[in-house]
Amino acid sequence: MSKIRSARVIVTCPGRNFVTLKIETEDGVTGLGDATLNGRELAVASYLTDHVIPCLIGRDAHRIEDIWQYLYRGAYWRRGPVTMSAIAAVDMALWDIKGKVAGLPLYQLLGGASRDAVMVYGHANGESIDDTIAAALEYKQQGYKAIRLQSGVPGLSSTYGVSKDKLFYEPADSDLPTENLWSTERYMRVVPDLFAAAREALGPDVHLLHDVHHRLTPIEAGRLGKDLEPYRPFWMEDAVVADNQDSFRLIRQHTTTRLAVGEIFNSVWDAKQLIQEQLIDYIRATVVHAGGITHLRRIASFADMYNVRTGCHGATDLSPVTMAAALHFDLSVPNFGIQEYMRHTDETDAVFPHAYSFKDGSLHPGEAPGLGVDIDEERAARHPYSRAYLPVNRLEDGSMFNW
Ligand code: GCO
Ligand code: MG
Repeated sequence: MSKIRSARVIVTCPGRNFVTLKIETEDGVTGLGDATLNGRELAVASYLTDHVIPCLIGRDAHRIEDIWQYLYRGAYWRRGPVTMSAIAAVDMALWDIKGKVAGLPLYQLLGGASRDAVMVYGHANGESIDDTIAAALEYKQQGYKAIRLQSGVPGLSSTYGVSKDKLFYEPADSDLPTENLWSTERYMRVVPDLFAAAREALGPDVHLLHDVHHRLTPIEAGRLGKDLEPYRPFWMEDAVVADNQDSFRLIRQHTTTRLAVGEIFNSVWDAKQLIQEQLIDYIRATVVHAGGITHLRRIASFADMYNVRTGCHGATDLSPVTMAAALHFDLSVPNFGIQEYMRHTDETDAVFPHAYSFKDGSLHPGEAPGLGVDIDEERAARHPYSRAYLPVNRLEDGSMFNW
């Protein structure tokens, strides 16, 4: 028994906003959890401070499953990104504490390492195909075995995934949403050319990935998947919005390109049909937005029964606390596929010193007890919250579309 003495939320903006939960036991052991929900950060901060923390004080920090059930079932209102990110933060912090008390890195508590390290993919992007290929060659040079390719689309002033700073892409770029423009026709012409050029330049061995970012209809996705087949992509991500899980059947009927989806999923219920009917190959749900390590393990076990592998979301809006938690999970889970890795800026890494490290295209969570991440609260306090939104997207005729 180790009672929770206190818990508090730390909001900081070292280049971008992060919401972190810090739990302390009466023995003085602390644990960290990430609760960052891009563009809606303060909603989760309030959910934790005003509604969750009062219920945590005095509970046994070691009863992780019971506390998860208490917060999930006990709230009556289930699921949703705000609730599930808040539960995730508590869950991560409690696993961190358990690891520290045991004196073991978290992956050891999850069954130990199933592999030597975790293959990650980096983001190559550019205004033109040539720029993107040049960026991809740099990643290859740095040892990456898997690279995501996103390129600007001629005629569109901005494109998802393409930023000015090639190493640190940050889509939440304004204190009110910026407006982007979208054309499916223009986009569908560029991507196969990009992949043809990339295979030519990078050779057959590098894994190539692409994120459609929910912008096609199922039949369009079927066509793009088919067009990409000759270049053997690792996956096509978020080809369509997954609100209607049936949509993926139509894509499957038209292409053998592997499909990944789920970075915005919050629970196993968002993916039940997709997994059970084997409509996807990779599930992108991640620790912070899908109820923590406790729930993500459940999703992965279910997925394993249907040959679906994991491919956790790892964009910069997921803090180093989530990255660490994801790496412990990835190292241990039998049906691991790949881990996204968008590097955080030095400013962010200074606020969140961490034990994980990159080598030969892979990350390893390190051997520090628990998650192996800390928060430098003095530094964090120097970077106050600054409102920032993701862009919105419109079609050329002005209609609202998916970003
Ligand atoms: C990815 C994602 C991100 C999201 C971002 C939104 O595959 O990395 O699509 O780039 O857009 O995480 O907050
Ligand atoms: Mg994505």
